[in-house]
Amino acid sequence: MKKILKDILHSIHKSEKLLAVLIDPDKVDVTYLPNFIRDINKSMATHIFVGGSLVKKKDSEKVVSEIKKHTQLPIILFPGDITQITDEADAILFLSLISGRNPDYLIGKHVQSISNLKGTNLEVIPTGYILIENGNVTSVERVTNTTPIPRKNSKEIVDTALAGELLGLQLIYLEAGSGASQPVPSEIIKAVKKSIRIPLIVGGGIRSKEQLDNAYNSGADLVVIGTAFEEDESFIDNIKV
Ligand code: 1GP
Repeated sequence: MKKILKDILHSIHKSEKLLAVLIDPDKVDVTYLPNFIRDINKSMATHIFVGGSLVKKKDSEKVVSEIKKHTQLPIILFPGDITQITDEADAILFLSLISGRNPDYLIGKHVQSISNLKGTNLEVIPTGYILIENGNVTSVERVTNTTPIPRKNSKEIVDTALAGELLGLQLIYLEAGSGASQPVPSEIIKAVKKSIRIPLIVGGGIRSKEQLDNAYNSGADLVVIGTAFEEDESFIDNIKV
């Protein structure tokens, strides 16, 4: 096992909570990155995720190498498409959209990505990605042409996570969608956490320290926040250590 997943498992074993700041190369101003990353270094963030729905390879590479100049935190690709793969990062979430039934996002893109992944030093982390309905249509839904699982279908969400674990995936990511009006409900996080043994990531629509703590208290091992930083520069102050 390579280092990043091993470190995540180790932190969970020590009951440490993990936080990833999501940076979308399509939305971030590169000149603003050095200051932002310095603030992240002073916060409780443990990882930086880079990705978005509409990013070009060059932008992904440029942003990751700029981030790398200013931090020791692990940089993990959270790619919306295979064109975002860059060896500048430390690892990649190899996402299977297991809530959907689009073969491209279950295996097709993975096959295509092999030529881009070959020869890189990226740690590849197989991740079950489960999109949960939040009241609005999200860009993941549009781009992947899949339907999220309704939030009231708790059993289907839990069974999907468990099936992902049994297929050998190493992480489960419960996603409400970027900028979601409501984060993944506590009851869903609790039910999934109780059923799986692999680490649980939760993201989408978390905009306050209270919602962050709520996700942790419900069982999230790693929380991902992106939009809150894009909308409010001072949000980082809420998570300073
Ligand atoms: C999106 O889960 C991430 O894929 C983060 O969501 O941008 O709403 O924080 P937000």
